[in-house]
Amino acid sequence: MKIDINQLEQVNKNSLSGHKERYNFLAESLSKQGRDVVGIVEKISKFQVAIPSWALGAGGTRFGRFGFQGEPSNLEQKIDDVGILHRLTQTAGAISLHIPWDVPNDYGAIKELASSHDILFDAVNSNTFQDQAIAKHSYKYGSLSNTSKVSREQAIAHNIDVIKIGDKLGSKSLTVWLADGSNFPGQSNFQAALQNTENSLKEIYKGLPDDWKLFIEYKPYEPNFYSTVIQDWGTSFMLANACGDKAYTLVDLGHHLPNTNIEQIVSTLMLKGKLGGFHFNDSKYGDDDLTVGSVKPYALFLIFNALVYGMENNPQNPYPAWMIDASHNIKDPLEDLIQSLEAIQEAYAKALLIDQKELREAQSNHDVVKCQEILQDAYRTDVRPLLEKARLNAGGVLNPIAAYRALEIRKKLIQERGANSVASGL
Ligand code: RM4
Ligand code: MN
Ligand code: MN
Repeated sequence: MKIDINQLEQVNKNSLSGHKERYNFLAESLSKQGRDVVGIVEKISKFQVAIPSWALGAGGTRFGRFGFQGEPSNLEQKIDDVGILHRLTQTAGAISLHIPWDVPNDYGAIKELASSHDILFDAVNSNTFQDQAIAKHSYKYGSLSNTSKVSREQAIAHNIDVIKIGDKLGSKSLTVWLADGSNFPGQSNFQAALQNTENSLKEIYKGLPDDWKLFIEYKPYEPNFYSTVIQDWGTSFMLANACGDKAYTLVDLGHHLPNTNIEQIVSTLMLKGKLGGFHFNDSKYGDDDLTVGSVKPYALFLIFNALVYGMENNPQNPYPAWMIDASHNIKDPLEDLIQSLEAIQEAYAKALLIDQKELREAQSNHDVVKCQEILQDAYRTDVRPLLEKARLNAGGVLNPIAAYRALEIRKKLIQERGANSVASGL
């Protein structure tokens, strides 16, 4: 399904005068404060976030799954969905594939389809947390950390295969997230599990093309509830260093114990040039699934402050690979992703408003109150007109959710795909 450009223009037309008023008012007051509004809008326009192929259908919990009508049932349809998101928001210019959930059949056709939507292939993700139908050996007791050599070898070989698949599509990075760990005290020898993981990752690293990066993701718990082999950023950082220059840590917002200071983790990693990838989501308790910015938008803003600082001051750190990593149980996944994209841009825009020089000065003068004022002043600014302008400049729509509804996109997808289509993935 492709969106008709005339329809989009019509939708924008109706809200254009309101937007102009809001934007001019904000741009004028920000300019008076010395902000480079045009530069900020340009940065917002350029910020692209990959959509994971597993986030386009309805997710489930261990208690059940409620399907969503018109779900994409193959890779082509998933790419079409990302195309819709990108068309409206101009922010979702990449897709991140999970293998083997989304192995292309015809590489040429898939690449063509993606480029017709202006979409790139970002990091490819391996999956050694589920046993595949054809698998000879089980990951029940771990993959890269398994005490069984054959299981480890199978997991290493799978990761190398994923690199090959990604290579054919133009991806430049592999994300490894392991479910490996243990459920009960005494079940696992921590040292052996870590050592096996390090050795296995080094084998995968050997198969990495020169211009590729390896992202090592961490998570404190789930699916294992007693221990996880790569439980925190420190473990990931250590493993990345053990592998080499092309290996990096990946931060997933939902993979922290409550109240962890994620902005400080981001700062440390960027200072050391090791923040490679970033997964966005939000959580209230211990999940990693909720819409970005839906629960803790201020925390997201503080994290973006650290990211913006790092992007401006740490040339030793590569530009991070951004991705949304959430799962939608009850919302229309596309609407949910639009909300996430908006929240990401909003936090980014607010962070860009911070006068870093002024903040450094207040910090050196130990003016604690001023420091807080600077942050909160930026946070309290309603930056939505800047996002509208950024989308408009890039050829998107002023209000993506409103446009999605006005164009009745879900209804059309249901007509096209049926009510009972099911997406592969979580
Ligand atoms: C994990 C992790 C990975 C993602 C899987 C589906 O919790 O966040 O990034 O690939 O979920
Ligand atoms: Mn993740
Ligand atoms: Mn996760």
